Amino acid sequence: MIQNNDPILADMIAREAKRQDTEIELIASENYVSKDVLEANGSILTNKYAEGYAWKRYYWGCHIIDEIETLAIDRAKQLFDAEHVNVQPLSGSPANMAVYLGVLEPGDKVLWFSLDQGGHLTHGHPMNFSGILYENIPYFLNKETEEMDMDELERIAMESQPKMIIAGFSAYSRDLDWKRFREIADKCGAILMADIAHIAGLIAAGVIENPVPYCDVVTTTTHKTLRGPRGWMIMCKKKYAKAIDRAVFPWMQWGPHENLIAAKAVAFGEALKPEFKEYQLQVMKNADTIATCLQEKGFKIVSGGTSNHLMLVDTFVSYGVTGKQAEHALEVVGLSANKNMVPYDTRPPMNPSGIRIGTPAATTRGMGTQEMKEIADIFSQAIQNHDNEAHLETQRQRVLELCAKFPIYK
Ligand code: DSN
Repeated sequence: MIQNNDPILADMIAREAKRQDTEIELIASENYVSKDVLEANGSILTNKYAEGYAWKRYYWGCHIIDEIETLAIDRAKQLFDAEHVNVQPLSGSPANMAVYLGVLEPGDKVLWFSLDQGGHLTHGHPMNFSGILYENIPYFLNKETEEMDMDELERIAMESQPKMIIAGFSAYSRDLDWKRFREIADKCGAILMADIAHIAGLIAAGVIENPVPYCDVVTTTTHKTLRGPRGWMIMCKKKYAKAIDRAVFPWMQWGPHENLIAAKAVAFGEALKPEFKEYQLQVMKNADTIATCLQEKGFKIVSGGTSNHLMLVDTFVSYGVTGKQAEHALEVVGLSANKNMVPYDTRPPMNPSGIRIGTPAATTRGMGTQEMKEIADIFSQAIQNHDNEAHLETQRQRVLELCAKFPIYK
């Protein structure tokens, strides 16, 4: 239809589809949804206004929408063992903002994992509401191990007495000690919030520990390892349900996007199946394979490896190639990855020392450990020959051959 009625846009979508199909996606936060998720996302549900919550809407004609939203909530509760779920948040910053507005007062103290160490901007950075409206106190990694320093976190928490502690990241490759986070929060009387955007799929599949029982509130994207449509959800203990729901609607958002919520329900249904666990185990195995291969090729991996779906590679300390140079070389060969600061980076954020790599998307294509070894070799060749055009072109051909063997939508 678009092809006939809007060939200009159709051409753009076709070119993007080709780009996705002919590059290997290593951006740790990206993935490919199933055709069922795509179908629900593009469905007629987008036509309906449904302000409010299931069975308590503002508009008429929402009874089927109510069933759909309830299905998404029930599946999410089952996946994460959550007491209360809100599936309406559209994206991360508003979802996290709804939590802050719901459970804090402006000016309250929040303990967050510093952005330059792997934390996320929406937890306390001055560029975002979280850093503008609240007093933020960062915590850091242990400089030697490059892992979370829980004793230091406890010291900072006891000294600063925050109203809330946030556990969450966008560039950290190790497990978090949820029990210890809970103990520290209890000791200083803080609310404990986790942002599990990156690891939600691993948690849903049961391959890493579930923080939901330990936390007061948990937010997550639905589109990263969870492999659903672009969107968020909030889970919380029953005692916070009213405050969180009110903060999402009517404070933050009005008409929920019910096509997205239906697509979330589809993705949660997929995540409840046994094959989802197989997928997540392979995601982790693939990440570990790349990390091990890169270490063998002389690359420094932050914290010495990975326990999840991502890793940080210090290209600058390894081969004197900055994150920006590395990102560009990888783009030329068709490996899509992002430059990233490494812990205690001495380089600036726009040209840092490292590259972040993740395996969720490549694993969805069906790539396994053999392909990861090949990808690690292409990565290594690209970085070490980042200014050699002919060499990069040879690596580009290797990527194209791999992509042809693993089409995204068969
Ligand atoms: N853009 C996401 C990521 O790449 O981790 C976080 O916002």
